[in-house]
Amino acid sequence: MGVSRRRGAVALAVGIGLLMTACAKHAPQDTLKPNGPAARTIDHLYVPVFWIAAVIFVLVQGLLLVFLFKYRDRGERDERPEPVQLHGNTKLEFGWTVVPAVLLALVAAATLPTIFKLAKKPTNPINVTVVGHQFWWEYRYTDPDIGVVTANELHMPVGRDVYITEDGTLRKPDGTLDADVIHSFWVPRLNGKTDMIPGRVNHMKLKADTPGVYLGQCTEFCGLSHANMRLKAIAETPAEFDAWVQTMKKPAATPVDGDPAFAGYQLFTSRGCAGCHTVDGYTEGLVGPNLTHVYSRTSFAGALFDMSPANLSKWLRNPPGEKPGSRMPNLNLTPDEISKLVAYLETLK
Ligand code: HEC
Ligand SMILES: [Cu+2]
Repeated sequence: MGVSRRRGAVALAVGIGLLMTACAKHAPQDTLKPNGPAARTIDHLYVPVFWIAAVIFVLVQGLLLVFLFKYRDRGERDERPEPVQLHGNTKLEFGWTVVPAVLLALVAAATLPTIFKLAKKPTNPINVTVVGHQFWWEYRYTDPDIGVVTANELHMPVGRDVYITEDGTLRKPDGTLDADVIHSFWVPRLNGKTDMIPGRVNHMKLKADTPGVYLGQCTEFCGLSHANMRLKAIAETPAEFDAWVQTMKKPAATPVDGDPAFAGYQLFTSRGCAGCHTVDGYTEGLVGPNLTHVYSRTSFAGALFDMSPANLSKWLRNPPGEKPGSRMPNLNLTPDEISKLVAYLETLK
């Protein structure tokens, strides 16, 4: 090996090492750090299967290297007799058929109960229907005592199951499907991923052990901003969750003439926002996220931007410029219109 090649190898090893320590330190979407029963169930299957596979890998690759070296072609100098041929050795052939079969049977025996455990419907859950849109998530809390519609940030009380229905069969009043293309819903520290398929219904459970914000994202390529289709699962104490539900059930703020937000409130219908967005009791658009309490969220547009007047202004100036492929068009708003609209959005808490 030349000096430069050796240096290259060392640099690569150091690079991989650094990358691995970086991952170990802060990875908010680390599947290997489960923080809920479903993710833990998966982890309890993954870890033993990983080690079985690792032992086999080392064994097989190790033997391969040994034999490659031991029986390498030594050219003319080689005076060894031809090695004993194994073809037709019943004991060996039996062995390497039965051992993998037994190992696979063991893995299957561990996998099957895991599948059933994950698929079991929880008792007394909070029911949330999730619809995947390019490029944001819609959550509909369908229990009659909650009945809230929101986007991108899924609130859940710790210690209680959320039973998610990924309903790709829902239709808008005009008959078209709510769902557009295939997405996949994934909060790595709480559960595996489940595809959302237009025309089909899938289910999954989420439950968090401790309060916190669990990041997730879409994991099925769905278009230009697939990588920008993020989400937050916000696990809070039951009291905090109830308070959130109460906030969400409050009617939308309705500015009256003379309020600073009144001009923006009027622009909301005159500049076309109303055609795509619902603000309960005011507008009924069904294309974009429900904005009734948009400013109570910590982020927006697929949890891509932190919620702030500055970020909302940037967004309104040119949505597809901020988030490629976004279904919210550039409405060519003037800076004055933008500041008025943002002033109104800020009241929607
Ligand atoms: C043609 C339909 C359409 C129109 C018109 C429209 N929007 Fe949107 N809006 C969307 C879609 C779709 C999204 C989701 C974009 C994404 O996350 O990729 C969105 C997202 C948003 C968001 C972020 C919400 C969240 O929680 O993620 C805000 C705020 C917003 N729009 C405000 C407005 C305002 C104000 C207007 C009027 C000036 C407007 N929109 C006009 C479709 C529209
Ligand atoms: Cu996607």
